[in-house]
Amino acid sequence: MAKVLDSCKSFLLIVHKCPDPDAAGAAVALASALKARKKKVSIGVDKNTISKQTKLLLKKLHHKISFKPDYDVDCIVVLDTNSPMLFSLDKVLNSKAKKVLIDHHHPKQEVVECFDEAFIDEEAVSATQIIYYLLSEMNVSFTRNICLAIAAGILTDSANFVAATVESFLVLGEVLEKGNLSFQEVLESVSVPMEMSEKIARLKASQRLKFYRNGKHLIAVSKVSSFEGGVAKALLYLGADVSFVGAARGNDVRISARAANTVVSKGFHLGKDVMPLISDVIGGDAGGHAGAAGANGTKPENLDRALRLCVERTRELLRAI
Ligand SMILES: [Mn+2]
Repeated sequence: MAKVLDSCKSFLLIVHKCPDPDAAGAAVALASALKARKKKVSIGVDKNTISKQTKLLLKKLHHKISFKPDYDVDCIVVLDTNSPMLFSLDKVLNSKAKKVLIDHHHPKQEVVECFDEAFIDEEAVSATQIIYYLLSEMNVSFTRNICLAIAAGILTDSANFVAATVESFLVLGEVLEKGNLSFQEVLESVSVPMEMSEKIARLKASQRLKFYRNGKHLIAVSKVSSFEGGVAKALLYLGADVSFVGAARGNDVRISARAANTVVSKGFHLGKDVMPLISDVIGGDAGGHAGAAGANGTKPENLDRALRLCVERTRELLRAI
């Protein structure tokens, strides 16, 4: 991988739609390392949507994300996603650039095959953890900025260490030390007060909540117009073992799903065993991790059917554990 990157002069680092601190952190860490090697680098996303949390991190890292990415470069690196619903696979394919994928989600073979090089580690808690391994291989000097970017991705993608692994703790320790960073500074780089609209979405979702008991487990389902990821997570805090939250807006439909460690530790996997079943139903794409997954599509009229399928499939899987 290091050799491929060294052979190119100009880079476009593509992050997924609504980039989270992990995607932004991975892009900034890699961009900083490439710039130190005198490469021309820009970070791009195809839609103008960046959360307050990601904006705060980018400000702390002194980096910007372009909404009009220039695909005319030597090398395109897609970071933290392999879902064609979350980045323009067409634009990547139409470019003459070398194509590299760096991701920690369950790989979709047909997408992975579109890339010249893929660095996929499903065991990595965050994309920034993979970037850490890559930069170590490249003998990069770990500046404070690079270290903060990597740490912020590990913190947020591990859901504040709930899903952390020994390896992610080790990488975190390394970057805190190398970057001369306090953990407090990492926390501050991604801590924003919850927006009023998200608070309302969470409370409304609770009002509309339906739940199903399946022996020892509870499955919660609700619908909102946005913030489905935060809402799905909040439903676990309320007591659900697995949650599905649908959001239909205009021609778009999204479903966000979360599963508690109690079921994930027994082999329950949302990204592999549940979400892919509904890609066709919602006219899009689905995938993710064992405990956090999602689906995006263009058939909002099928949202209820998709949610029902998610519940049915989850019930089957939970019965076996
Ligand atoms: Mn990630």
